[in-house]
Amino acid sequence: RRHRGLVIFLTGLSGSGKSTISRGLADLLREGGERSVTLLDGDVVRRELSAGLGFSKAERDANVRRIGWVAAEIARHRGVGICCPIAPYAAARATAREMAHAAGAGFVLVHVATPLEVCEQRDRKGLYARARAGLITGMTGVDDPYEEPADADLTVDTTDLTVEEAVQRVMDHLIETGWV
Ligand code: GGZ
Repeated sequence: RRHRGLVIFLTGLSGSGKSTISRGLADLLREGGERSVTLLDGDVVRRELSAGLGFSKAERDANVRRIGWVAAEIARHRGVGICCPIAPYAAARATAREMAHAAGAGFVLVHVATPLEVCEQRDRKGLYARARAGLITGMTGVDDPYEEPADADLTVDTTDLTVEEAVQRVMDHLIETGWV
């Protein structure tokens, strides 16, 4: 396992902490230095890889499929691909897992299960407030679905965790399962 590529896929609501954990995890894995680590940052993906895509089911599925494919290619060449889309649909997440396995790589699904109320309290971008006010529609968790993963390899709720603690939970899992 230590010598195989790996996709680490974090899924969860907007504001759940996926991006923050992903950045911390990428830093920590780079310190180890065994594999090259590529972070598919959500904002960058939406600007570059998925430019022009919106938030309909078809567009979210296309976005998640692109991310999953790129992450699998990274892992095919023995790198670590970290991605953190909301990925609200189970089937699209399953496809990402299949693509990683088809590339001979591992796949770890981390459900960042911070409850909606907590994400909504944080509301860094004011999106939840705008969705509640009816100014935007199709906001995940408000008026758009999030299918809870039944196949998560690890679940992390950041309500009462620091960023460091949340990152360490993921690291501990990777160590326990022999990936790191
Ligand atoms: C959910 C939305 C929406 C809607 C814009 N629903 O907290 P953020 O701002 O930075 O992260 C969210 C991001 C979600 O993009 P993803 O590519 O991760 O979504 S998916 O996997 O479903 O394709 C949020 C912002 O985009 N955003 N509109 N309607 N989040």
